[in-house]
Amino acid sequence: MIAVVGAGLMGAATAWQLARQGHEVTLIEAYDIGHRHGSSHGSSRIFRRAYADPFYVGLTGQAYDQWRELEDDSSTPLLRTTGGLDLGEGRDPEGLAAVMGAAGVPYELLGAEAAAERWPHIRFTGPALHHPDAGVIDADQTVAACVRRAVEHGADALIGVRVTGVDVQDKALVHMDDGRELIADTVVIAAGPWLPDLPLPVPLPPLRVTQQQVFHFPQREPHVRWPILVCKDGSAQVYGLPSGADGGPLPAVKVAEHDRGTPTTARTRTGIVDPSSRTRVSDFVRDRLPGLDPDPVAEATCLYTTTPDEDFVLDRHGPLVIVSPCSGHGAKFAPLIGAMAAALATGRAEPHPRFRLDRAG
Ligand code: PYC
Repeated sequence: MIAVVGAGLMGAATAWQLARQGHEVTLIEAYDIGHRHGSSHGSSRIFRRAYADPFYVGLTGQAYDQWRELEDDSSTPLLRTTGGLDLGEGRDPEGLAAVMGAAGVPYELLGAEAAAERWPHIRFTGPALHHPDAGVIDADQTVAACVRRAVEHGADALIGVRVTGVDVQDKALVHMDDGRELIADTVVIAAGPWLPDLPLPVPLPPLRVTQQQVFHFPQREPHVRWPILVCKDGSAQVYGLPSGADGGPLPAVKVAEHDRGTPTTARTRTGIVDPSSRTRVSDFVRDRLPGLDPDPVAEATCLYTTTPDEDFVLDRHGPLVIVSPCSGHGAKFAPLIGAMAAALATGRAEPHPRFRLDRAG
């Protein structure tokens, strides 16, 4: 039996992959499905193929196939293609274009004027990279689809039950806060920002948990189809993507700072939006996204769990598999990470050196 701890994007995807392969699975979640105490809630996440690192460009291709498999299996549309833009000297559109060209990923490099003609609702200050395969993932729907299909494929789900610790010998003994214990051949720990608080006999890399804030801005012209965008001018990186349901009944775009979160822990985070982030993001919208009203209609907080090198963690330690502190860029890989975690849990794969717990850096 394989226990999966945590029904966020990564745990739910792992349970789905294991269950559909015919393994006996128990998924354990401390809160309810779709809760807001971690990193997996909300109606929008970025799917993009534009990475400066060819390793991740390759993974995005594998992830794309897994998204389509999950959509087929669950009969649920989850990834909507919108196209994507990378802007600003910090994103280095020309450098990204070279990496994507070498990987055979379609892209266009546009000068500021050509880009402004095509996307008049965005202000361009230099070249832009456009890639048509980018899009938006509905995180809430993804978690729900994975859990539903995992259960339909035969998994057990223990919801509202908190894992308080795991003892490890040949097998693993999982302790839960309702007093029950579970013996598992393997335990997949997909606890996201709760991982540092979980007493586990595994040396973890230093993990930085931050509270992030996201804001939803109404479109001035509801019919415009917004792409996803990542913009890095100077030191600040801001991203945007169609909001989906979280933006309210009218079309809106979610805009947020990627790299200015507030250090916290999953247990002690306030859940209160940092007003200075709201001001900076509204100023960005006023300056760079004239197609949006700069007064947000909705806002939310979530958590990032970041490793020092921003690579994921996907490794095996005895009967434990530790899955993916995702460093703020993991959602787009969820069904692929589920497949990789399932392969580790069933002994069908070795950990990738970039994702090992004890890697250098
Ligand atoms: O997952 O690609 C991503 C991303 C960019 C900014 C925030 N998340």
